[in-house]
Amino acid sequence: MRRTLPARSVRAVGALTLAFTLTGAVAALPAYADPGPNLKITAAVPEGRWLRGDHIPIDVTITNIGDAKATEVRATGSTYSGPYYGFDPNTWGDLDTGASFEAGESRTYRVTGYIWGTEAGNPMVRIDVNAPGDTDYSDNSADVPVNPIPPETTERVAGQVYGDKNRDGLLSPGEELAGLTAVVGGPGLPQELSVVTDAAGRFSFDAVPVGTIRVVYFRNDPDGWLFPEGESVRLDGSGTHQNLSIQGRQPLEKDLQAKIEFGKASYAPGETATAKVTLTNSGAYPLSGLYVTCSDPQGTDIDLKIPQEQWGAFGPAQAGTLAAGERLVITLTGQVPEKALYFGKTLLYCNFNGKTYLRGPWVSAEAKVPGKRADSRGLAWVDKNHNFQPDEGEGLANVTATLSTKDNKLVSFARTDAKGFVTFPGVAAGEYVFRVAGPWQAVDSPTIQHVAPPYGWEWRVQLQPR
Ligand SMILES: [Ca+2]
Ligand SMILES: [Ca+2]
Ligand SMILES: [Ca+2]
Repeated sequence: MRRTLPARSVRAVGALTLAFTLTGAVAALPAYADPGPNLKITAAVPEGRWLRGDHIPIDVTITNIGDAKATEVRATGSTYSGPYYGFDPNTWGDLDTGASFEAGESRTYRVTGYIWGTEAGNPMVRIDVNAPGDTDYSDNSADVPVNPIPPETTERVAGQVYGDKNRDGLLSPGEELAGLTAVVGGPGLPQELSVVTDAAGRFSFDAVPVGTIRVVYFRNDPDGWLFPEGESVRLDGSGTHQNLSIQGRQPLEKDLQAKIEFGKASYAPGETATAKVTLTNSGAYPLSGLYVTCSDPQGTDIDLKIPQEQWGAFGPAQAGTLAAGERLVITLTGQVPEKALYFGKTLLYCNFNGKTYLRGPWVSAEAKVPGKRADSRGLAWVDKNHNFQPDEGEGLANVTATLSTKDNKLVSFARTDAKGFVTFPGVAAGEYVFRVAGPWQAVDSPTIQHVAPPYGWEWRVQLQPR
């Protein structure tokens, strides 16, 4: 029987010979190779219906079939042919920085990449692994065909659309939406496709091109149904979107009326204020799962802080209910923040919503917190160079300016200086309407918020010729 050295050992001996020659060492060569690492790579795209717009994974298995530990193991990949497949950033993990594999150790990495190239055909990706001293480099490369679903593939998309009039979350008799234009759109579609729903609210598209994002939406809907999910689907040619059930909902604000009233027109800081919230279900069906969220819209922290328990079922339990036609009054109490004095007001700003509803009403109410006076200083300016900000020379100089209450009572008047700044002395904190004499009007709102120090700021009002 003939005994031969395994091929890799022969090559290993060759490598050692070369190494010894280069270093000038003179030593007896061993009959067999010294121990050495030997990495072997296999790689493939995992099973799946990958689309051209996906970040398509490649499973890379690296095994050290040698008899010594491999260190500084690094792997890289590149497109060998076809459209460019670019690896995602940081996808290589420790194969980028240098990994170690014990003799006999095998690990699989899932790396990902994206087909950036737009030409037809599929990429062939070559992946290489390297470590110093690998005794056989013939098994350190793998070619991986990346074959997504052909982009010209199409599939049928169909379903039924209804308007959930009775808000029970289900398609009830008579809720089918007939005569809507159902549309499919999405990135890469040459044009939108549209069909009209039949008497049962059904629609069907026979051949929609595959894509990661295909959105079904509706036009010609006189009743203003909201289709919240937009029904975005991924079409990979498997035909699994032929029975879509799309629910339209009416905005909650259509049926739920909310009102907030403070008990008094004005309060002192620290005083306990009361507010009355009136909720009315003006719709024809019961409402459930209702809750309220109050917030501090400008982050000024002058809103009345209402302990959650005062909302009862409308609090975090999200269990408020209102029968059709029912009116409910909730009385709230909260302490007026000290800071409210500097703004001249406190407020409540609340949103009423339901767990399964959309677009509930936003309601606000304010009460005065009077007593603080301070100089109110601001800038009247004209955007001569149209860059949306006040620049040198854009102040409206030497004109008479006024502050009035919102119901048009004159509060103070003063003259702008050479740079367009104006100071109204000792004005009560609060909101005012700012005007200048002459043919000028505010570009946006003429209302300014006068806030006392240390919380105040210099306001600005942009003007334009009337
Ligand atoms: Ca190898
Ligand atoms: Ca229903
Ligand atoms: Ca400007």
